Amino acid sequence: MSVVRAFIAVDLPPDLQERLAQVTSELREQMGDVPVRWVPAQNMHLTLKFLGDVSLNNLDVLADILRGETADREPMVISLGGLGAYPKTRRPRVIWVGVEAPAAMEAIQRGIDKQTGRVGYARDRRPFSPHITLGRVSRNATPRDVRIIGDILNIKKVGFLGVARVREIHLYRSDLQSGGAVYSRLFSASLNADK
Ligand code: 2AM
Repeated sequence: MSVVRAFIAVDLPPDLQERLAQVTSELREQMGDVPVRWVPAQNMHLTLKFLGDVSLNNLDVLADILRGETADREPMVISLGGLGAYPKTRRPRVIWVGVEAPAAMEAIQRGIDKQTGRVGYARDRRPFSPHITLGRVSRNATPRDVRIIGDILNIKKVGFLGVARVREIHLYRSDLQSGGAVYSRLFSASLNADK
């Protein structure tokens, strides 16, 4: 049975990706040679649901779920700004820029989580916390690396970066290649502009 690694996400417009890439390049310069896998601008997106391994036979079911969760909802606007880390700045694993999303986005995320849960994909254990991942700190980071990263995250100010109009939600496949992850769209569902 063929499987692909897949996730559901919202795209960002190129101008916002560029601004995020600018923040990343400042962080890289300020943090120096710390082991962080920085996300290239073209891979930056807002993840709604990570599915993991998906059987190709299940793609139709997932497309139906996406269609169902978007059909009755209108396009919306999300807003990007602020900098932080999960689980916390002093123990950074994921370095992120924050996302402010309307309640409707959370409702879509919850709906997708519930419906994909019904067909066997693991439910999200944590509440939805919308963010754009800029980088992932390697498990090999030393206490000194971690201190440097935490210090910079605590001092650096990232204000409002811009807004993105969300008209579609995409099912992506992720292929891990030697140069990093390559994402390709498998299916897109449009929010309902006539609502
Ligand atoms: P994140 O960057 O928003 O944290 C594609 O790989 C997306 O799926 C990533 O952007 C990441 O979301 C999410 N992801 C990857 N691996 C994951 C995992 N093991 N658990 C949860 N989410 C994961």
